[in-house]
Amino acid sequence: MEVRRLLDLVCVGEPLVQFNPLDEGPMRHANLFEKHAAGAESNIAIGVSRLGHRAALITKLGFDQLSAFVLSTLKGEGVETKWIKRVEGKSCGVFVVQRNYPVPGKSDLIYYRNDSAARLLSPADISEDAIRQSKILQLSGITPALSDSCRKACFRAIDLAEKHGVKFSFDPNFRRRLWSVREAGPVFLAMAKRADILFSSSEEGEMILGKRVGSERMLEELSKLGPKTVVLKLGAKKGLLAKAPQGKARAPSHAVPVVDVIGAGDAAVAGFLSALLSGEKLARCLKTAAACSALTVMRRGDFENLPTRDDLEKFLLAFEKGVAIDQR
Ligand code: KDG
Repeated sequence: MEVRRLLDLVCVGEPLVQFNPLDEGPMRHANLFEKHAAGAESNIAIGVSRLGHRAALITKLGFDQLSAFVLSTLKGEGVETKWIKRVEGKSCGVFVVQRNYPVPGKSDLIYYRNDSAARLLSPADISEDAIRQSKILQLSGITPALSDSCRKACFRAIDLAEKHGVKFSFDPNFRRRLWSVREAGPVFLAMAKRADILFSSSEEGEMILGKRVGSERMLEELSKLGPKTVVLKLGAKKGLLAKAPQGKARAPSHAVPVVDVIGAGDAAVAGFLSALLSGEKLARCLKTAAACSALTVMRRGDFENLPTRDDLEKFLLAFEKGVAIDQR
């Protein structure tokens, strides 16, 4: 019997508030900050929703002002929030961005999230109903780093996805400030083995495989672990490379003026998954992913530049016709 899926994507993870300074350089010298709703899974849910699909986020928030801000942003972007639980006395986690310093082109994330409501997420918070209704479950490797109960919640979500025939999509999103390579590697491997769709950078691929290999070989070895679709995010120079049952594809990154690279990976995941949900071929999924990433890095904030379908078409057309200026 065909299962009726009311949702396209369900994400589990911690939304955060990002404070992004107007100035670049050491954070202690920044005086003016912009406030943005952020967090990897929240970014992905919003990105998929903007592209016309039904997305939900499972998480925990407090009753503080920042939690209210995140919640209203998610609602305003059309993300289903009914599975978000509120916790008295806890708040929304925060991070501050230190852009382009000390390494140009790299942003540093400074976290204030130890006491967040989302850190209390546990298996009991993973609604079976939400997962059963969805086509894809999206997890990042950030959530299992947050607490023991968060890690268990992730594996509960994977168990439920498997039980209900929901595809599991995994992006390790390694965050050095949360845990070490040695701690994260085995968890990433356990999650990658159960994934249907795996996103990975070269570094994360090495952590999963436990060895350094070239990108073509990495693609092969990661897919041998289990995921039918593997997408390698190889950065601004090399772009995206993917393998799926239908074959392989590659997409270059777009040459755009870069303001802040944070959120580029989530944008790629959102773009790829929404094209996949629309039944597009692998090459078009990668193209959409690359376009979403390019748009995101052009401003501060992780999700604000994520495109609607209309914006996406305009962007792709401009690059295809060579109208857009090459910024490299
Ligand atoms: O991918 C962007 C995210 O990393 C950012 O929004 C913060 O979710 C975040 C995290 O935990 O690092």
